[in-house]
Amino acid sequence: EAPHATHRRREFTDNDGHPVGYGRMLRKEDPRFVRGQGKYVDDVVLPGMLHLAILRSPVAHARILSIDTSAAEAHPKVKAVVTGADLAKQGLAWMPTLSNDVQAVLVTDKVRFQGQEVAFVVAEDRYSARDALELIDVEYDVLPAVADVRNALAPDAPVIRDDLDGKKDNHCFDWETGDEAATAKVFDEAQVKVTQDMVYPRVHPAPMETCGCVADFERVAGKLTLWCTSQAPHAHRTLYALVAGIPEHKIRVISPDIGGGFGNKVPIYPGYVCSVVASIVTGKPVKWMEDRAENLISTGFARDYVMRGEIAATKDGRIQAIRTNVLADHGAFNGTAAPVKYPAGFFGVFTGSYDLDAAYCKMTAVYTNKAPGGVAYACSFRITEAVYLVERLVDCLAYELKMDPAELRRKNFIRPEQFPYTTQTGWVYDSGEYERTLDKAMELADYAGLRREQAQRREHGELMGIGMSFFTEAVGAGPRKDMDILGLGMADGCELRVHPTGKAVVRLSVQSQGQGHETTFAQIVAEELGIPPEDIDVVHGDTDNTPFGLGTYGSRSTPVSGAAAALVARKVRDKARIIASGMLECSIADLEWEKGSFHVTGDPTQSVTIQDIAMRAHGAGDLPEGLEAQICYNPENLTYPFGCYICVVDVDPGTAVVKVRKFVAVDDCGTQINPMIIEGQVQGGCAEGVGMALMQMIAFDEDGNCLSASFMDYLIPTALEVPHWINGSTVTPSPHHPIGAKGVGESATVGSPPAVVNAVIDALAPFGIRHADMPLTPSRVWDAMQGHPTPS
Ligand code: MCN
Ligand code: CUN
Repeated sequence: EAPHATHRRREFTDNDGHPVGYGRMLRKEDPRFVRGQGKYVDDVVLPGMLHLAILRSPVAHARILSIDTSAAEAHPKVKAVVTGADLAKQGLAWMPTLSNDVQAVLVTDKVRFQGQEVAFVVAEDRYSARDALELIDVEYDVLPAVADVRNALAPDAPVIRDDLDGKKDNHCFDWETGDEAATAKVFDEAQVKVTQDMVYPRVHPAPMETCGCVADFERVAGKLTLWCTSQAPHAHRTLYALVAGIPEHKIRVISPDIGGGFGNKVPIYPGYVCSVVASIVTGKPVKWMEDRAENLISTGFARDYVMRGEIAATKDGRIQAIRTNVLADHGAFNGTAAPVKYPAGFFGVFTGSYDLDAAYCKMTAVYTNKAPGGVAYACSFRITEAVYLVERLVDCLAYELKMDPAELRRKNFIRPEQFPYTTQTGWVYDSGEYERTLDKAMELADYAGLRREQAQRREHGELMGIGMSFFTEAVGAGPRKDMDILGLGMADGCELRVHPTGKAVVRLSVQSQGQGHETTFAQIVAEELGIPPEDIDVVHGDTDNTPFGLGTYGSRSTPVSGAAAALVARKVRDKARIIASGMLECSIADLEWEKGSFHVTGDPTQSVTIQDIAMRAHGAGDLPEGLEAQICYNPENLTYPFGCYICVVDVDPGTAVVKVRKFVAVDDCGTQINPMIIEGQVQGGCAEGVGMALMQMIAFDEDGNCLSASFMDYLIPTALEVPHWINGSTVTPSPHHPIGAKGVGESATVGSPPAVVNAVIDALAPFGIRHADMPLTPSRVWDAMQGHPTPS
């Protein structure tokens, strides 16, 4: 026995008795959440804190003729009233968006969407601030609004962005990908061609916690501390430094517990900037929290793509090409959150999981009088739209060919030996075994049995539908050579420190909003070092205490920061090996690692645990440093998770109500860190998918009034609308990720909507219907059954 081997390595097991680190470990953060002990932004209360409320435009498009703030200023509890004109004097009336556009912090010239920020009030309490908003008198000269994206480029359409130099129309950008000529050739010669128009309506992430912040500018220190609902605290800090001119080291962004983000908390909203200004002006901490209506009408929307899809195939069902034309509604300001080189996000993966000869997409993006934002709601940067397009098109083709949709997919999959596979639009899929996943889903669902049951039910006039989708996602942005947000390369830092007693702290640049990072990142380090996950503290969401990195969205935490955590742990292990060789008086080459300890090759009794090594690393003597390391991980490629979803619905022939009866989700996200968390992510995303497919839409009337400003109108699925989920998985590791893991956080919102829609359309087959647009509410399904196309 080595002299230092004072305590033997414990065997740590998860709840099912599997060895750590990976496995179904209960979430470390949940004891505080289930006890109501989470600390959210709205829980932050500082001495002397004031409250900010925002006056929003009641109309979608209007010139501001005058603003009278005198009555509000006279309110006894009001400390400040600020308008766009006030901000303009400081050069702060406009801010950059994440897509190199500009957005008004407060309106100076004209209002461009309903709910836009017009002025703000700072008062002693939230009620007074809101009351004082009523005292501000604004004279609007209302202009005609562009509420339907299809009218945005009409010659007589009012020009929304006349703030931009020489802007004479509502055109935002054009984008294309793939080979137009090669695709046209395949289409010209194809035996079968199917064209389908479809709309992916505007939806909203609607997290339980709305957006908000507490800004505290300490005048003497010149330091700004911002508690903020941010999915990307480091990126936000840099942007504040660039916009507000406050030195970056004098800004501390803290994202405490976050009550759901789903992409809603990626952009910087005017409310945050107003709060910072308010704190600077008043010299006091200032809190701003949106209410639900403000959140739904003014913050980051998702989707809003009007798509025409075309698919070319042989008569026996070999898919040859896909072509698509997209009209993208970007709202009044282009606030899309995506790497800057990708104005349409990663929509380029619309070729799906299929081996095609050619593909082409042409997109036109336009401005409308609607809220800005774009790319949110668990979207994997527009892969939601891409997967919906291709998975609906494949079903339309199956309908025309009278083929089983599952077999049509199987026939066209990229085969395992083709990986790494470069798609016709240039994406390099890292790994995949699609057929295995398809088989597993069909087996779990008893697909053959379902088809038999359906045939029987149809004989009795019952409308049962079976829908499948098979998706491939691209998640884990960078690499930084191709991907940046406003010049910030998409890589992630990570720091790991092992304390003398063998406990550890790992510091991340990503930020959990409910995904369980405090658990899974501890598990990653545990797996590499053999320290139990409960002994590893995960620190995130505080720019003063964590390394720089680009934050959590696009399911990038596992692909990028997860890799960083594994590699930083390996770096620590390499240091531990050097120390162990001294302790065991042998050469480094003679040491073998077994999770949690080193032993001399051939003699397991000569061993030291990582805890022994930690104590030694901090002990007396001439060791150069403690047991810690830091790295920055720049991914080599994205990771490409995939999955097969099967949905079974029953449509009531009398009421057209759709009931989701069964839902099978088989996901492949490579190596699984915590299968329980993965299932939770998938189940949550599937519920969101049911919501989008059947219930949700941010709708507008022709004047641009938002018709979905409350949960009475924007429907969130409850336990009543969703089935008992059946989860399965396959494991195809990513070859370039240090632990083979791929992201999964957005897989189900991406994959589930087409499965649900395909199921509903399949149920309506007796009516000869090939497509109807989401959300498939009873009235839309009823219209479809009467042969009326859906209004969208
Ligand atoms: N995981 C795992 N094994 C894998 C992959 C992931 O155990 N092979 C675990 C991860 O360790 C992490 C979780 O699953 O705990 C999600 O990981 P990942 O796929 O890397 O996604 P992110 O952590 O980057 O989360 C972002 C993603 C996005 S972009 C949206 S939008 C979304 C989502 O996560 N928002 C969410 N899931 C959400 N879940 C909750 N509860 N709340 C949100 O706001
Ligand atoms: Cu697109 S929603 Mo998630 O990337 O934060």
